[in-house]
Amino acid sequence: MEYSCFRLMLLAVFFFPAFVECRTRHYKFNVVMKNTSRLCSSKPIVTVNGMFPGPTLYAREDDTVLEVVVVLAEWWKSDTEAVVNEALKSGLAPNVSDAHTINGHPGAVPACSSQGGFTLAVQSGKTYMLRLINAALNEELFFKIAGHKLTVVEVDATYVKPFQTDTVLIAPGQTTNVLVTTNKNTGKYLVAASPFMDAPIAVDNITATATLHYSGTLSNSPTTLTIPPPKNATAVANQFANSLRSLNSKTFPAKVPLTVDHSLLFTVGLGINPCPACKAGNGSRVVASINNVTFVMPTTALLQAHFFNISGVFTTDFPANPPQAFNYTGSTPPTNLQTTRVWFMHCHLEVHTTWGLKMAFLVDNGKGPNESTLPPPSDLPKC
Ligand SMILES: *[C@@H]1O[C@H](CO)[C@@H](O)[C@H](O)[C@H]1NC(C)=O
Ligand SMILES: *[C@@H]1O[C@H](CO)[C@@H](O)[C@H](O)[C@H]1NC(C)=O
Ligand SMILES: *[C@@H]1O[C@H](CO)[C@@H](O)[C@H](O)[C@H]1NC(C)=O
Ligand SMILES: *[C@@H]1O[C@H](CO)[C@@H](O)[C@H](O)[C@H]1NC(C)=O
Ligand SMILES: *[C@@H]1O[C@H](CO)[C@@H](O)[C@H](O)[C@H]1NC(C)=O
Ligand SMILES: *[C@@H]1O[C@H](CO)[C@@H](O)[C@H](O)[C@H]1NC(C)=O
Ligand SMILES: *[C@@H]1O[C@H](CO)[C@@H](O)[C@H](O)[C@H]1NC(C)=O
Ligand SMILES: *[C@@H]1O[C@H](CO)[C@@H](O)[C@H](O)[C@H]1NC(C)=O
Ligand SMILES: *[C@@H]1O[C@H](CO)[C@@H](O)[C@H](O)[C@H]1NC(C)=O
Ligand SMILES: [Cu+2]
Repeated sequence: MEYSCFRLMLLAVFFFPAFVECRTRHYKFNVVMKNTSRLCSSKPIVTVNGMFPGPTLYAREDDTVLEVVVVLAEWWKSDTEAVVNEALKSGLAPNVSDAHTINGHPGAVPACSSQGGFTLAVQSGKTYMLRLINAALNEELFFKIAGHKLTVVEVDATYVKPFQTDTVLIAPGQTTNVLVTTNKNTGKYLVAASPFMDAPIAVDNITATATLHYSGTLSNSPTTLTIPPPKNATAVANQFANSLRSLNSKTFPAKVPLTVDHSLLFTVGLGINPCPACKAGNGSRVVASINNVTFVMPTTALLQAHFFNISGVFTTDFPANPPQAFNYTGSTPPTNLQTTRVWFMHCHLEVHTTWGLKMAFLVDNGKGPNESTLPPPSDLPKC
């Protein structure tokens, strides 16, 4: 991956005290490769100060700390580059991951029951905001906490009409903020992240677990368990998705564009291309396309090519419609792009982007400096 080009990085992290005085805290983070053990097996990975997950930042009195961050992800025992390279060579889908993780820890899994999981320490009678981030590459994940309701308040930087649920569904690259009220006196409660997949394709079906630990609870006391939804729980996924409504309050009105400037219709397709070298794929390679165009990874960054007017990197004649008309019953959602950038559209980051299922939206400069791309910084590192 791209990590290798920066070995050492210095970051300053700011906490904003609630009142009056503004204090800046400085931290030094060394980004280094280190052999790390998971699933009873070890491999070198990128770490911060030699730790994975990275060091804990302790807040002090007067610091305003907003949220507990819960990062869901996937873990491969093998070198992930080897997994992708093997797939590119074979023409087949890459191996699915070996486990999911909650803040870097899978918790006990069938193949390796000895390892511990992440512990979220809480006090009784409080309301916590959990910022869930799905940093997995391929899997949409269900997230549950035994014995606790989750109140969803925000999805992907947009406030939603708050609603209660047992189970959150979160896709790769998504963020979701939920409120949890610690309404038990004491105890340990299982936190579970498990995949949602209702098509008959390979999926990492291992549930990651963590523990919600009330203060004052003995560490050897039993954990209240929860059963994650089965991976084909389409009804649970739909129930969650159908509960999402914009907040649409006076302060945060739902301003939906009412006119459509450009009608775009994108169809996603999977296909097979000849690949004489692909032995495992019997001379074929799985490919994917959007409107029958497959994305070929450029060696020059798209935003760079746009900003410096470098030709030959991309063209702007992407078809606004698929080549073949089908009988679509739904209508196209309006597209309203406001910020100058290159936006990367994708679904499953690892499986399908190597097949060319991705797309970049280049948004031109709008009016004035607020709607224009800034030039790259003079010290932009060249990888
Ligand atoms: C990780 O361990 C392997 C085998 O023990 C060793 O060859 C390698 O140098 C280690 N890598 C790092 C970054 O420590
Ligand atoms: C992918 O999975 C297969 C079957 O389990 C295994 O033989 C192969 O070594 C795996 N590849 C990598 C790169 O881990
Ligand atoms: C997970 O998938 C593996 C391989 O497809 C299968 O053998 C196993 O039964 C599945 N486990 C569960 C809990 O679904
Ligand atoms: C989910 O999968 C199980 C086991 O394969 C099956 O028995 C069940 O009918 C499926 N449920 C749905 C809703 O498809
Ligand atoms: C390749 O062909 C062999 C023999 O016909 C078959 O067993 C195997 O499943 C095929 N593999 C794929 C990926 O189609
Ligand atoms: C951008 O490049 C194209 C082709 O190289 C050239 O025709 C055009 O004049 C350039 N535009 C600007 C604004 O430099
Ligand atoms: C899709 O693109 C391929 C390659 O350019 C072309 O051969 C094929 O005819 C196209 N399909 C349609 C439906 O236009
Ligand atoms: C599309 O399909 C619907 C439902 O099957 C049908 O009623 C309609 O006539 C079709 N439209 C066209 C243009 O074929
Ligand atoms: C740019 O944005 C800032 C902050 O939103 C605003 O105060 C300012 O008026 C904007 N300037 C222009 C030229 O639109
Ligand atoms: Cu996908």
